[in-house]
Amino acid sequence: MNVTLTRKIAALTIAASAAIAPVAASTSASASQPTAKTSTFTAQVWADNWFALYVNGKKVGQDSVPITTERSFNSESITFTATYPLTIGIQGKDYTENGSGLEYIGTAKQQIGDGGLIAQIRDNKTGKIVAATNGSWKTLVLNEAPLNPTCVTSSNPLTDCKSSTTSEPKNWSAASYSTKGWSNASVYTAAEVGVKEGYNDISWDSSAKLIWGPDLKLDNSILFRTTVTKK
Ligand SMILES: [Ca+2]
Ligand SMILES: [Ca+2]
Repeated sequence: MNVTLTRKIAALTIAASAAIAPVAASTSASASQPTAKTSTFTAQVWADNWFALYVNGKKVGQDSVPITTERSFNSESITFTATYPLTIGIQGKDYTENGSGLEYIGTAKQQIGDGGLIAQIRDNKTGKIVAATNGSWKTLVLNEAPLNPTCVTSSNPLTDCKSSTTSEPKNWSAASYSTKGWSNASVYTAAEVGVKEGYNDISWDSSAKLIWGPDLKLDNSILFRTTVTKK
């Protein structure tokens, strides 16, 4: 055998073993890990005024009454399937008539409206609550308006009220996204939020709290996140 052919055979042997190695590794990994089991859940949510619910990076439901509705107070029940661990994401929005952050503009009721959100999620197999909104949920405020609340009396709020808006982070509801830098949710009483229609249609577990950003009135668009491991 000449030298060139010997080198070629050696190179082919290395290439072949390199190609086989990863396949062997992935086969043994999938054999030792059984396929994760899908479970069915029911989420009950009440929001002043609107919400969308995400689980493991996918939207599984949203408030059926559009955010463009001035008085929108209703609860929703959403059933979905997912695999533990659950990364739960909720976007909450308070109604504002425009970028000023005000509502009932030009009427005697012109005001800065407030928000609020409560949710509980049951594992349908056990009937147990596996997630409920509380002060440990992580929060990112996307829209704050007005930044100068004295503009509430303005006859031209769109010009006089200042606001701050951040776009939502890419893949914020996916498990791979880190909420480092987000704040803890603020917890409010039913009286502080002024709970309305729909809230009393649900039997809330004592662990479920009304949450929002640090300011019930000025925070108008907020992302919430929590993670649930199987108990
Ligand atoms: Ca509101
Ligand atoms: Ca508001």
